[in-house]
Amino acid sequence: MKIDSMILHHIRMPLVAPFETSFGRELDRECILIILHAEGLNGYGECVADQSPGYNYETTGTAWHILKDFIAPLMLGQDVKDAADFQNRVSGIRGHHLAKAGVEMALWDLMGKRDKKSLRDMLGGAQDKVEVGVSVGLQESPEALVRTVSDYVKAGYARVKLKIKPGRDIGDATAVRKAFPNIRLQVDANSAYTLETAQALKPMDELNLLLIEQPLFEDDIWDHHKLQEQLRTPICLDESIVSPRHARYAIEMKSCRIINIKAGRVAGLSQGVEIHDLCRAQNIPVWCGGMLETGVGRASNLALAALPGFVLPGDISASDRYYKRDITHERFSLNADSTIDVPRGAGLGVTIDEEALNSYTLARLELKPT
Ligand code: OSB
Ligand code: MG
Repeated sequence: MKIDSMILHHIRMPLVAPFETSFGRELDRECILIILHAEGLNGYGECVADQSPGYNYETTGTAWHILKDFIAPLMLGQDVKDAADFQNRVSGIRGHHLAKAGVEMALWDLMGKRDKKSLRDMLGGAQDKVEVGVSVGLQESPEALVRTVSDYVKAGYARVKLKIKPGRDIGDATAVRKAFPNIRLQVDANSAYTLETAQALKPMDELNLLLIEQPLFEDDIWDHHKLQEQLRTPICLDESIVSPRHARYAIEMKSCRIINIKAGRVAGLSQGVEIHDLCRAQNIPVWCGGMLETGVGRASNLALAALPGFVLPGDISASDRYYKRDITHERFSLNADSTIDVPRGAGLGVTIDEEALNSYTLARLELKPT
């Protein structure tokens, strides 16, 4: 499709509740909304880089720079045929996966609108709804955590993920497990441990957890192998899996038994599908991670999670768990069976609430062919 222009919106949205992880506490969430114009259509994509480099080295600032100065010039006025063509064009840009993935998402939205096909169908998904869970940030105390989890369980979430860090791990997880003996429970350390300090996680084996997510360094694969040998609970990698190649390394090295797929982290939906295919062929369960997305990124996550290898519940919660007012008119709600419906409209299947978008916009930039 011939790309006529790219518009960037740097946005900041207040979260309904602060979200605290081992890398920090957030009251607002930032991202960049990317709009591609082609053939009279608007394609929307969400770049999930945040204001600070706590989860990933990219930030809204670095992504803005890479989008404006390196990715846009490779697309503006040019016929970008599909995701593979896009990946080929940006292959000379090292890293910056979150920036690339936001543009690839917008391209899929454009192609779906042109072909009147949903993203789910284009990616090869079949399910009408996907199983989801909720990711619960660090709370003041184990008691406060149990209360927060209780609210989510009452709202219908059948799978809960707890954020942990050294000193706030076994105690928190044990309290929740005691209060909810049957819930599907998992924990996420966001790389807060070393191989030595992770010895403290051994009692997690007694809590019947689905998985322990990314305990060690964000770029580690080998020490996770050593730790997995010492744990019965499956290790799931998030941060460390930045490409299909890294997924293969982790599987070959037996560094994890489960993989969290985030299209952003792996440079695009096409790369997420590749990891899904690889894992499916090797019987490695995958699930869809989340980055506190707006309705745009949430629609994309739901479409990806509809692929058959996504056999564990995703970190894709209802819109009201994140934002009072979203930038999409569509809001996603939780069904009684802890699922969320996959959008079926063309492309992402969402429409933008321009008034909300403008109210959240910190900076806007329109890029045209020179
Ligand atoms: O590690 O999965 C993570 C949010 C921001 C950055 C990293 C992570 C998360 C979450 C929230 O856990 C998942 C969500 O509900 O979007
Ligand atoms: Mg994670």
